Amino acid sequence: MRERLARREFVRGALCAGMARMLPSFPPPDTLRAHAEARGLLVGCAVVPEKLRGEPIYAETVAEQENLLVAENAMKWQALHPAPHRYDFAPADTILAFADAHQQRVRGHNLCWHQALPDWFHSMVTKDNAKQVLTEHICTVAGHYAGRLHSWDVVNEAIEPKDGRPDGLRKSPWLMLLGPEYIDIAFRTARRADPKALLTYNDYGIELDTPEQTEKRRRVLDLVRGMKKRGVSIDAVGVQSHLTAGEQRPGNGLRDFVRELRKMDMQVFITELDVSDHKLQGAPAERDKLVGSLYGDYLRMMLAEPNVTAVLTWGITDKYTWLNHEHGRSDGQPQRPLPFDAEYHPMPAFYAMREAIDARRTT
Ligand code: 9MR
Repeated sequence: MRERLARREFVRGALCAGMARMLPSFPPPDTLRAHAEARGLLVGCAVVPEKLRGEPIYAETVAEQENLLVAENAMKWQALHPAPHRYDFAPADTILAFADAHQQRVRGHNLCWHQALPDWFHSMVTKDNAKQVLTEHICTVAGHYAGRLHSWDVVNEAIEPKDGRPDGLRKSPWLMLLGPEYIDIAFRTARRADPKALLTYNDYGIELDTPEQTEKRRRVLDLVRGMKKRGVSIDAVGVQSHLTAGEQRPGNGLRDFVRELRKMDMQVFITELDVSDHKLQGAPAERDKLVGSLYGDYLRMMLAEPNVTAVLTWGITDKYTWLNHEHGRSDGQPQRPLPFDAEYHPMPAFYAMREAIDARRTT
């Protein structure tokens, strides 16, 4: 035990100094990262730059466990583009610096979304200048990180059949300003600004076999097919995977969707995995088991598909999950949706992830 603690102190010192690559055995063999690297997989999580800088155990866990990072909020419009002619890259750049020091890749999230738009957006952007505002933002931001990112979520959550349009597109500000063409504009601009990043369409609510989610998957496939036909380059679909324990589980519909994408040469990334326990009763340990079993079943199914090449959870520790703010439990107890609990102990979800990664075929 003392040895383990001494090693942790050593690792922590080295990680703070950004010397991970000089450690004798890094990543430690029992981590998600080591298991994923043995199978050529990317495993990661959403991160918060202030925590990487200010909370050593957070930084240490992220460095040891992950080889792919994504900014939970720091690369959204609101964060990067606080005034029409001002960009603030400093917090997001912290993530890149951390990743470089620990030999990790970074995903960009996101270049075009209906949420997290800065206040000035609504008063300044009109049908006349929207195309220029969108392309300038994408050129500046994707240009700033060009050549350094694994992938970009170019367009996020553009489909919403419930909005009732015949094309299934969400009535987002971008659609209202530019019409459906905004999606092609965003992807074409991103490709010009960063020819290396894998360009991704990212969405939620496409995991289950319910009629609504089946319809949404069909719309995603139509979107990708249409883009390919128009010569707009797109490399991947992000399946967000905000799942809920105690309700219907993802099944054949999603598996067939991933296979359909493979036929179109598309990769699939699990981009925002977490499992809400708000529908579960009982003691935390019982709930954790059910959450872990959903992690295991889901990842075993998805990682059996060779074009699923990356898995990211939406956060690493229950201490900082968005679910407590937006989908709190009715009994007031904190949610436990992530691989590490609020004290950074590995959860059943952690072991389920590791086993599912191990089950991935390497050929
Ligand atoms: O977790 C994020 C939360 O902190 C933000 O307040 C919110 C709005 O920007 O976005 C959350 O992340 C979302 C992600 O960007 C897109 N998919 C759904 C995620 C959870 O709402």
